[in-house]
Amino acid sequence: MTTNNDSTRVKGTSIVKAIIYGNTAKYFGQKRSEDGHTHKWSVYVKPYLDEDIGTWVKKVHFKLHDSYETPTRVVQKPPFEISETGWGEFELVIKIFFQDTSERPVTLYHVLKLYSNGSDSELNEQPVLSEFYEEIIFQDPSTYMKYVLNDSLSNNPQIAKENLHYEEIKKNTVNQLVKARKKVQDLTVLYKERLKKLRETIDKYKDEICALQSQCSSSTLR
Ligand code: SLL
Repeated sequence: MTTNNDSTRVKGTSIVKAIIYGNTAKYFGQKRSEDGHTHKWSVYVKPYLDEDIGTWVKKVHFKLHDSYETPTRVVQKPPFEISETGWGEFELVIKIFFQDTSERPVTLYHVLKLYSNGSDSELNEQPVLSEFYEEIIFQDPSTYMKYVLNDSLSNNPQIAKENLHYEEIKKNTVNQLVKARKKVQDLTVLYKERLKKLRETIDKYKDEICALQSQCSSSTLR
């Protein structure tokens, strides 16, 4: 049986875990008179795939702005999320601790986003979403960590429903890259062609100059 004590490193093994982290925010519609707060927001770390992240993540620390009472919030089990209210944007520090405590925690930085881009943003009634995709790579994990990393997944892991839109983003990004590469290739061909023509023109003028200076040898000008 695999136990917490099995800290032997599995050499040559690398396991990648995809996560999504970020925040949602919703404007109250007005400033709250008692504390000046304007938004309700949530910040979170969740798995990209449909898996039990608690199998391999032990806890998550969310460090808020110092204007909050007890700025360090510790979440011990999924969902690794905290909800708050406030009036301003700031950078959060998110620290992910793993079930194998010998595995170094991973720190992420996220700028809490309350306002959507564009003018009159404060009046914008649309909820704000600011999320990022990240991959955590476990290089040579311990036998225990390897076990829990694999244990969270079913045989046929699926992308979590709420993350399916990332496939669309991925598809669009790949399309854009393919288009950009094609454009660069086309422009390269075009400019090579232009360069060739310019060289030919230069050679033509050189030859004409040479012809005019009848005694000239081509080596003196080329
Ligand atoms: C800054 N962006 O850099 C600002 C900090 C802090 C926001 C924004 C606190 C709420 C509470 C709150 O919303 N802080 O008072 O509990 O200076």
